[in-house]
Amino acid sequence: MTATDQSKHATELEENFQSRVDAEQKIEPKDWMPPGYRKNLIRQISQHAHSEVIGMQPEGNWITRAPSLRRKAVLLAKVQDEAGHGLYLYSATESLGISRAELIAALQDGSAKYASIFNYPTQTWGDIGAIGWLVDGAAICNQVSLQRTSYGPYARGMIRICKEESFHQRQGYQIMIELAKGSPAQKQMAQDSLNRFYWPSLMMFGPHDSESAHSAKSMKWRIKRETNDDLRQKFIDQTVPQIEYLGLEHPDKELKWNESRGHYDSGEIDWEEFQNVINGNGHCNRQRIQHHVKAHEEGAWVRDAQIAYNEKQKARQTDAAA
Ligand code: BYC
Repeated sequence: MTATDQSKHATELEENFQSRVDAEQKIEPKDWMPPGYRKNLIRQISQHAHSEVIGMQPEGNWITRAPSLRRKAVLLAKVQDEAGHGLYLYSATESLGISRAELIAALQDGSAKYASIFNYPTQTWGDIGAIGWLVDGAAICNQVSLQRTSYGPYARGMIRICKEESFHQRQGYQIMIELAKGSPAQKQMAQDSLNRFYWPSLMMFGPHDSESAHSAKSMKWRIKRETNDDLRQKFIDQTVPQIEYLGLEHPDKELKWNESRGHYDSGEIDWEEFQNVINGNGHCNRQRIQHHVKAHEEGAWVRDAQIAYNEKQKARQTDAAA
């Protein structure tokens, strides 16, 4: 093929790919895809997987201190669900031709990010309520739209994850209801957790659309189905009546209903704080990664055992065939 023919062929492949995406056909692992699509998906899905796994740490911190046996069992189940979400998402990423070891290395050396929210400490039991309600609530807003993402394995993973997230959100809100309707000290604990987790939850949706490096490409390829700002607005609007029901004060003093937009206008996020946290300088960034490295090293024997078992199986099959 001449250079001209090659470039014509590449354009045809890209056009064909884009028309499949536009026609809402799912892209599957063995299908042709533009290198930029593959790279962007590996980035987003792996960072999503890392978020699920690192997100186990702030909640895991309260399993031994949950206030009742029932709460302990529920929290334990939730944290285990997050591990499962990480596994589906790592598997979806591996279907794009990258190994789990490479993904873990990128998390541990800081070249891959994970959701900023998990770099905030969980100081009280109220924080476990606020995480389930606000953090899982924000995650649902985002992930419901990702159920329609163009990459098949990611979309299918999202459908299952969303079902589990809605249970997570409800368990968090139920903790908040009990605290908010409890003693003055309990109500104060709920308010304090809401105050500390509200703004970081809004940051989960990423920078403003005008500042978002990947949004334009991701929207064109239908990796993302709604923009950062649109999803954030949805979350802001749905949270207002939930805060009212709890009888708590809204942390955003500039929040105001805008009749002509049909949405709430809100105060500005502290973007400097956001940049600090995503660039490794939040309260808990170092602690989270150190803990991950330690747990990963302690689990090396499990991975070694799995490799040894696979080799034995292969040798048995070869012997049987001989
Ligand atoms: N935190 O161009 P942009 C859960 C980065 S876990 C950290 O807008 P994009 C749960 C972004 O990665 C659910 N980094 O990016 C688990 C990019 O950096 P790189 C987590 C952020 O990808 C346990 C740069 O900023 N959900 O529910 O188009 C317990 C520019 O941003 C953040 C997901 O992961 C952030 N908040 O849009 C409880 C959803 N925001 O990669 C609960 C899947 C932005 O160039 N991900 N960055 O170095 C997405 O939907 C999108 O990736 C985002 C960002 C909306 C987050």
